[in-house]
Formats: sequence, C-alpha cells, structure tokens
Amino acid sequence: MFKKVDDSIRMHQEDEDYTNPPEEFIGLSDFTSCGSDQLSFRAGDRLLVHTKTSADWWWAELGGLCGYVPSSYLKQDVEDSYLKQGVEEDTSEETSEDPWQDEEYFGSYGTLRLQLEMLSDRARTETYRQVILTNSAPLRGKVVMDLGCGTGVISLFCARLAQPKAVYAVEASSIAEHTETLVRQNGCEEVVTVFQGRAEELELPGTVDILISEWMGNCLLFEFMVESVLQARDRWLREGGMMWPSGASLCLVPCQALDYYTERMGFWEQPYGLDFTALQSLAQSEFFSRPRFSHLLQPEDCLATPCDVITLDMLTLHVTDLEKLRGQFTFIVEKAGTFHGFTSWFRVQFQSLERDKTTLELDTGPYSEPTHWKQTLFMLDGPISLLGGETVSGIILLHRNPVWRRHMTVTIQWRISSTEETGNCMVQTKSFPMWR
Ligand code: GJV
Repeated sequence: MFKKVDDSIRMHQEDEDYTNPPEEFIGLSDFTSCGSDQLSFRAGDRLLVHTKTSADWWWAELGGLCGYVPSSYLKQDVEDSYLKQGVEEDTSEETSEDPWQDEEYFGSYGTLRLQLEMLSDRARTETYRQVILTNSAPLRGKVVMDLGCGTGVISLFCARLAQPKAVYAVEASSIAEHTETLVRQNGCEEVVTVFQGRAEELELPGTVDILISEWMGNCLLFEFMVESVLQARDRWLREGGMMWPSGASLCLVPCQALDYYTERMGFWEQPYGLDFTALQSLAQSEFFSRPRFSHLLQPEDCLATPCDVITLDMLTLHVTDLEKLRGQFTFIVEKAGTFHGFTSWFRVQFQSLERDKTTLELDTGPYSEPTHWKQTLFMLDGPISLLGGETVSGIILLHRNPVWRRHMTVTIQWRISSTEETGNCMVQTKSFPMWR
C-alpha cells in the first residue's frame, strides 16, 4: 500500500453514509496509486471528495471508482463554487498562499536562533572552513558566490583564508543587514559584497568561478533550496566553474528504534494500571505517518551496512530532475534484530580545485560526528523481527510536492527475503509526507 491506512479509518470509511455532499476538487498533478485502496488521477481531473479522512488522505471518487488520494495534489474548484453561489470570482484565497512559503521561510532564517544552530554545528561549519583552507592557493584571484550566506561565515572564511578577487555573499533574509556589519568589522569589505535579496533576482557584474552554498535540508532535499542553487549555477557559474558541494548523496539503512517505538506506542499498554491499548492505532497513525526529524541513530541500531540510494552531481543536475528521484537498495541483515524503520541522512563532497587532491566530505550519518541535521527516521507501521542473513531490498522515491514546492513525499517500498525458501517474504510500501 502506498499509505497504510489503519483499520479504524477503513472501518469508518465503509460505514460512511456520505451525509455531507461531496466537494469537487481538481487534480494539480498526476497521481499514480500504489495500492488497491488508492485512486489514480491526472492533472486537471475533477474528483468528488467524499471524506477528508485525514489531513493528508481523502476518500474521493472519479469515474465511478473510489479510493484514497493525497490532499496536497488537489485544489478546490474555486471558480466553479463561486459561480454556483453567484458570487463574483475572487481568487485571493487561492493565490495568497505562496507555494514557496518564502515569507515564513526567510522570516525564520532572519532569526539568530537558526543562524546560531547552523554556526554552532562544528562538523558543518568546520568542513566548509577546511574546504576553503585546503583550496586557498587555487582560490587566489577567483570570484566566488556564497548563496544563502546567512551571517556570512563562509564568505569571511574565503576572504580571510584565501585571496579571492571577489566574494558575492547573497542572502534573502533580514540577517543580511547584519552580515554587512560583520564583513566590515572583520575587515573584509574590500573583497566581500553582500547582496540582500533572493538569488533568483540577483544582478551581478559578471560570472563566478565558484558557487559555494550550504543548501542541504533534512533528507538532503527538504526545503528545496537546491533549486535556487541550480538556477544560480545556470545563470552565473562560468563554463568549467566549480560547485561546492560538488556532489551529494542520500543514505539509507534499516534500523531498530526501540526507545522511540516504546515511547510512542508502549505507553498505551498500561498507563497508571489502565488499558489504553485502544489508542495504539491512533498513535501509530499520528506518530509514524510522517518522518521523525532530528533522530539520532545509534550505530548499534543499524541492522545492515548503510548504502547510498541517490547520488547527485551538482554540475549536471537539472531542476526538473528534482521532481522525482528514485533510488534502490539491497541490505543484508548483519545481525538479528527488530526492524522498526529506515533511517536516512546525507553526505556531500567538495572536490578540490586542484587535480588529484583529496575530496573533502561532510557526512551527517550515525558513524560521524552529529550535526544539527541529525538523521531522519521513517517508522514502519509495526516492528518486524529480522534474522541475520535476510535481505531487505526495494526502492525509495522522493516525490516533490507539486503544490508546496519546499515539501516532498518519501515513499519506501521494501521486500524482506529470507535465505530459506520457507521464511519471511513480504512486500510493503509506506509513504511519508514531508511535510505536506
Ligand atoms: N536566495 C537568497 N538566500 C537564500 C535563498 C535564496 N533563494 N534560499 C535560501 N537562502 N541548508 N537548508 C538563505 C536563507 O535565508 C538562509 O539564511 C540560508 O540561505 C539557508 C542556509 C541553510 N539552509 C539549508
């Protein structure tokens, strides 16, 4: 199933007498069902929504067929409903919400709380400092763009540790007003120029040799700041220029998460001597239907050797590639344990400007120093016991939300195969909206 709908919801669905009249919605993007209880549709299709079962999944009808559909793929047929009511068309409700949520997004980056979180992440900030330090000789005389510079730390590293010709520090949030001051206070105003505004609206005197940015989000892509970086690359990076990071990969591992599972599910067993188990299916859908950000995976909870499921080359990646990214995995279970879910994180590489010099890497995984991203946990609906030697193989799909451009849905489909023919063999799929 694309999204496991727990039994309580399903029972409710079957009993549904549709007392409220269905509402008409229009498909914003094609949707392909991943299970018998889902309904496929195409962009432009008109669906009748019978029940808004949860915030994410609605029970809808199209061409006489019924099934669950992801709510974020639909928009209300405003024109139609207004016409019916004889009210003048007013699309303000439809257009007032920015699919990029830029006000909220840049608003939050304007606070020191987030800037402090990033700056005090030593593994992250130190990696960027090392990249500049180890490339200080070839950086001499080069023009650098620092996209999303925040307080300007990377630009200041460039100006202090190397001798670039110019550094363009680009920042859309209001923190940029302070970045100017920091540049002056650190005596870098000859080299560093701060541009306050969105990189998409930037006007520069010419192209740049190096585009450096710290754009990575949870599960690598969340926030999709990478789109701004790719657009800036296509517009401002000279032929043969360098992207930092130059490469990125998304990593995955099947894991145990007993503490988290017990905290969210075990509680209902016998709190204060009472039986609250009736809330367990609700707990499962409330706590495990979205990924858990900021999970710190203990190495001993990895059930297999992690692997890269998606790798990106930052020089050749296209914005359109971001719509759907697909990866594969085959894990061999190394020791018996309880399979609670998958954990994911990312690694990014910084190729040297000099030939044959080592590539530096920032690894946000469980075997490296923790970063402010930590890891992202995708919980299964229920735990599964695994034996050493069994394999967990399948695919992971990152599907960018067609409406909310900073969001995506991560779908994982996996099959457990036992070495013995009589053993475990099951295929399951679960989709995790992140966040819409
Ligand atoms: N133009 C200018 N600044 C930006 C843009 C953009 N298009 N997008 C993000 N920023 N690794 N996920 C800024 C944002 O305001 C913040 O200060 C920084 O880049 C994000 C860096 C960390 N986020 C991330």
